[in-house]
Amino acid sequence: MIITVTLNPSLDKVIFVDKLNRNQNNRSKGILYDIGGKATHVSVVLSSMGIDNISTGFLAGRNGKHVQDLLEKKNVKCDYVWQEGFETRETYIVVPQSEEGSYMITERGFAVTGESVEKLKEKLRSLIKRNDIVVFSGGAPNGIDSKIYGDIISVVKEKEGILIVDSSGEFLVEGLKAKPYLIKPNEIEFRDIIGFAPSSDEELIEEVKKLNEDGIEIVALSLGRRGSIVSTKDRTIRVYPPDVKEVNDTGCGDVFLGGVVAMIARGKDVEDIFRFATAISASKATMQGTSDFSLEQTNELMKGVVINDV
Ligand code: TA6
Repeated sequence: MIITVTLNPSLDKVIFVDKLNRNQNNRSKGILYDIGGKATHVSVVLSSMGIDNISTGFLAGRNGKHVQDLLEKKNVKCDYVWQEGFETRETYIVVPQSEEGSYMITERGFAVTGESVEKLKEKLRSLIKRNDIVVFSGGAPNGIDSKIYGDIISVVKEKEGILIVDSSGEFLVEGLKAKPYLIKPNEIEFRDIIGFAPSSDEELIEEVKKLNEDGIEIVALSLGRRGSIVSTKDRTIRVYPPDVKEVNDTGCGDVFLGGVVAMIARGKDVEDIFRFATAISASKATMQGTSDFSLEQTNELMKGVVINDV
């Protein structure tokens, strides 16, 4: 079983405009709601491939119900801790159709109580069996500082689960203390943990390899549109994505992680894992939603992924 933990899920509101002009009424050309919060996207990928998983974390209110409905429509099994009297946050993603990229504005989300944290830890204790993969991905809500984050993660170790962490700042630093099996920082998050900005791919590769020496089995450094650098103790590869026409880049990193987890669950080697993950992430970029992708298109896009040993 794979358990994905989204501590701060979001109801994503994607707003399409022609252009985004300051001091003007930018009339939307279309709006859609989608799943947000990061580890939720991992569950969407796993469920689309028939890989057994449970999506958990904290939800609240009408937005929380909407997120759960969207997840269940994508065949994701949900087992959340609900906090009465609060409201799951919204994220606003503005996509100007006249240019690449998007603008994302995330609400902070409700303050999770100590009681809810204890309920989640109990839930994880009952769900996790030895060697289950447990994915923590996304930001932490109010009410959860790095110490509490570390406490929650420690349950995975207690139950001898396989920990995957995709977070940032102090939470990623805390996650590293638990020696996760895999981390997937982007360049900004990576600079936070090494404390400086490497000036070349060569320097990035050198720093990534140090994390393998520190006991992280797989380090997948996401370089966005430039692809990724992936390192294990036996091999380091530079992965280049296929060219696609970008519609909405939001959620690409999360679907990428979903592809990684799916291929790990299927016992694939590092090259197959990241060829698939890169392709499914590229497929997501061609879609309007933040958790949409096509497995058929992914199989085609895999042919365009370039992987070099470094
Ligand atoms: O990475 C995309 C995304 O998951 C969006 O769907 C939106 O929900 C946002 O990121 C949430 O990010 P945060 O770091 O606040 O959890």
